Amino acid sequence: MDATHRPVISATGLYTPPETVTNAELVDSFNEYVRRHNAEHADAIAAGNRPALEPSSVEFIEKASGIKSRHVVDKASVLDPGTMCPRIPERANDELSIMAEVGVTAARQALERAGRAPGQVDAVLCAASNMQRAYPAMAIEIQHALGIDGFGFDMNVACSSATFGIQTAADYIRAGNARSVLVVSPEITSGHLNWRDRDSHFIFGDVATAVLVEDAELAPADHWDILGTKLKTVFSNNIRNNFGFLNRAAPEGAGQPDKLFVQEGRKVFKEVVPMVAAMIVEEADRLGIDPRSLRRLWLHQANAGMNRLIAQKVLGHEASEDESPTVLDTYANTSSAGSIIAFHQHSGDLVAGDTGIICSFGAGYSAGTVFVRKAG
Ligand code: CO8
Repeated sequence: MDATHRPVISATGLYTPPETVTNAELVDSFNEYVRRHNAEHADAIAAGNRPALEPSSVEFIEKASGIKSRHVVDKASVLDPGTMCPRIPERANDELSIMAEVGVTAARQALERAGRAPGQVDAVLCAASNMQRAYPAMAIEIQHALGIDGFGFDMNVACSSATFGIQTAADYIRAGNARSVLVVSPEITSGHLNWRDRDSHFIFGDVATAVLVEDAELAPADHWDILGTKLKTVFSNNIRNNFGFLNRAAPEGAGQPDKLFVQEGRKVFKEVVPMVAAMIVEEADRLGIDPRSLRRLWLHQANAGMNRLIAQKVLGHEASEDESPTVLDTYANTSSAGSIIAFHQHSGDLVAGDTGIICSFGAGYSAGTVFVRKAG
């Protein structure tokens, strides 16, 4: 690494939609949908020509995932048993899109916290699981709204979009191609969650995060040194979403469940936990860090059980909430934003010299680690 271009995290920002949906509200809506569906198809179900849908349960959701509630951009529509999908009216081309809008709010907070004027930023990466449209890029829209002179582009690595974005930004800084880069992750996951699927209807929530990655020379004193970043992808069909621009070329598949989020959750759990734990330990070793000495793990927020196991393998003991903080209980899985929310909300108490790790994992499979140390 060129010693004159050392990437650091200067600040983060968070936008949380005001509306929340509790498990009880979600299950009431889902079970009403099931009741209506089974009543409508009662004859076929009685004749054995169609299986009855099974109800969901608050107890199952909390025990299997650790999720208690989630934020969404449109509560009324996702809970309406006749709709079960957010309703976000189209906007005119001269209005901010919703992804850009929530992203700009998070980005402004990161800029304010760093004391950075938009004119000093060189690039915007919009790193998220789903993009609202093909072009112009959401990143360019955010860049335009903030008044940033430079470049921007969208990137999608599902749940690992933000960590892949941080490494990309860090590489621009190491190479001297930029001094200040915003990595913005607007995750409107409610738009691609199948709210009628019992196995996954409780999993996701909406949010937006922003991370300002900068050259240490430009950064405020109160920053986080990036000690090292590592990315990994391994093909898996266990988390899929077949939505795409060629769907209209195959009209027979229109509206099918595979055009939304689908997963084999148990297989994901079993395969991803050892992969991620090994990746963290190997990368710590490469950086000369004892993983058991990590002050805090800001892990991807998909499942409380996964995080418990990963943290235990890394630290060598059952992690406390202080060592591995949870935000999925109130945010659910917010895809790439999860580990960044955890870092944003649970890093202010750490002191100079404390070392931690931001870690993502999810569809692809994809995983990313960012080792950071509090400067000062
Ligand atoms: N209510 C009651 N019972 C239920 C429900 C429900 N809602 N759902 C399932 N059950 C039942 C099942 O029928 C099953 O019953 P039986 O034993 O009789 O067959 C039983 O409960 C157990 O089911 P599972 O084995 O499926 O349950 P698990 O204990 O494995 O828990 C989880 C399911 C919570 C899904 C868990 O496996 C998990 O969290 N896995 C990891 C998931 C994960 O990390 N995924 C990452 C994907 S996210 C990502 O990459 C982002 C992509 C972008 C997304 C953005 C768009 C939305």
